[in-house]
Amino acid sequence: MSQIQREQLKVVAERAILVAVVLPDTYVDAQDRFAELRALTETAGATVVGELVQKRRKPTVRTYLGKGKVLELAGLAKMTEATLIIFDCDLSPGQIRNLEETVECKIIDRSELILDIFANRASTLAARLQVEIAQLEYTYPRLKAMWDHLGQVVGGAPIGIGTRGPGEQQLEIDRRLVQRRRRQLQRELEGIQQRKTREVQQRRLDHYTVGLVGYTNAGKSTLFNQLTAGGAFAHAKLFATLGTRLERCDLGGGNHVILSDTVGFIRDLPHHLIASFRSTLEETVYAHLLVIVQDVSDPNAQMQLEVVNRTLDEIGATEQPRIVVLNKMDLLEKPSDLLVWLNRLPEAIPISAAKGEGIDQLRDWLSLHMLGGEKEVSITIPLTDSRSISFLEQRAKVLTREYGSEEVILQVLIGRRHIDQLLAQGAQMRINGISPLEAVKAIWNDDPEEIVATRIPPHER
Ligand SMILES: Nc1nc2c(ncn2[C@@H]2O[C@H](COP(=O)(O)OP(=O)(O)OP(=O)(O)O)[C@@H](O)[C@H]2O)c(=O)[nH]1
Ligand SMILES: [Mg+2]
Repeated sequence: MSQIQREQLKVVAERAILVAVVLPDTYVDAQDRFAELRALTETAGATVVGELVQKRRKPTVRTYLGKGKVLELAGLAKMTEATLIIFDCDLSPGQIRNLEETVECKIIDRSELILDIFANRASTLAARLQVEIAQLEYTYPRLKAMWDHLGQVVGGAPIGIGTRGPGEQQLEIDRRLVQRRRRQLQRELEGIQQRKTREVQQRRLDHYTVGLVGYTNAGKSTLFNQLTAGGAFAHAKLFATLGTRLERCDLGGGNHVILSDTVGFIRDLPHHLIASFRSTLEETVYAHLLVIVQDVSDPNAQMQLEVVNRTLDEIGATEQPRIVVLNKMDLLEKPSDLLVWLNRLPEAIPISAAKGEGIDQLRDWLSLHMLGGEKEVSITIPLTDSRSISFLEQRAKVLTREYGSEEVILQVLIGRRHIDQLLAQGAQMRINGISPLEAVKAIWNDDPEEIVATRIPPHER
């Protein structure tokens, strides 16, 4: 293969053939094996000109596909004038080399395709750094040579997909350059990340935060726009959102939550990408509540929900409750399909983010969660703490007031969250005659917010 071809490994405007191997434990919908890979390919800007599937018990070491199938692929590539072959799995550097020799066409794998999409979409500095680190980490073991143009990369432009270079001789120099570049990016990113962690934790104390999460294209940004003043980019393409957006979501009665919309998850997300997207996912990890948006009209919905739950576990978002909203219910052909979901997840809320259905119910639900269960208690506050008294008058339902010369006793209907906020602003109060910490434990059977801070892993505090 010529060097010129090798250096133009961009997916955009390519004619692509998609290849999948169905193994016995393959869990993707068999009816349309290529639905997701096709969508990813088109999102990257290429045109699909052919598809090839092989059923095997296990992949071959040399070329992943069997020998005969590799020849069939070479024939198909010639016939369709394909310029790119995309495998729906991860390939080893050796497999890529062997395949390219026989098929005489660029070969990339699923992770490289996803990285390429991320590289093209990254618009914030943090996202660009994160993608570039992930590319260096993923591409690094595949390097032969090609870092002589690293000068261009230093400007911050992400390196192109499949930039596994042509020669062998420069390998050692290249490795050192890559390492140096990676350390430099890592340092920049760490600076951003530390600021971010502080910001997120402060926000968590000041507000109740809700993270929208879900598989890519599930409708997170559409729902975000419904619940807030809007402004998030919602699009039929995969990975329309790569950063995190925050917006206030009013719930009525003077209450609000801070809602975040973030990057979508996908099966087999390159793990370097998860690691380096950590700062983007920070809002999610520390949110008080996670709302999983699931597209129930997708044939692979069940698998997607499993991927989302697993990814949340992987990034350490395990402390908060997760609720599921069953989105795109307007696209379900049979209403009974919804019942199947509700049987399995009785707490889930059916919605259509696009049509605005079920949104009020979701708002009520968020309110309930935010307030953490309203209880009737008596709160005793010194009259000098006027800030706390006016907070209670505005936010809680005050049933009776009993003024003394130095204190007031308010009988109120109040949620746990409001107690947290009062404590965070330094309220001097007793609840039911005892200390607020003991009262929260006794009444809500839970620890107050200050104690939550100790649940954050020590290395991130
Ligand atoms: N019919 C229908 N379409 C919807 C609904 N919600 C979202 N969509 C469409 O689904 C597509 C994806 O929506 P987004 O809101 O961009 O999805 P996302 O989860 O933010 O996607 P990423 O940012 O790419 O992860 C868009 O074309 C939306 O118009 C819905 O309730 N019904
Ligand atoms: Mg989005």
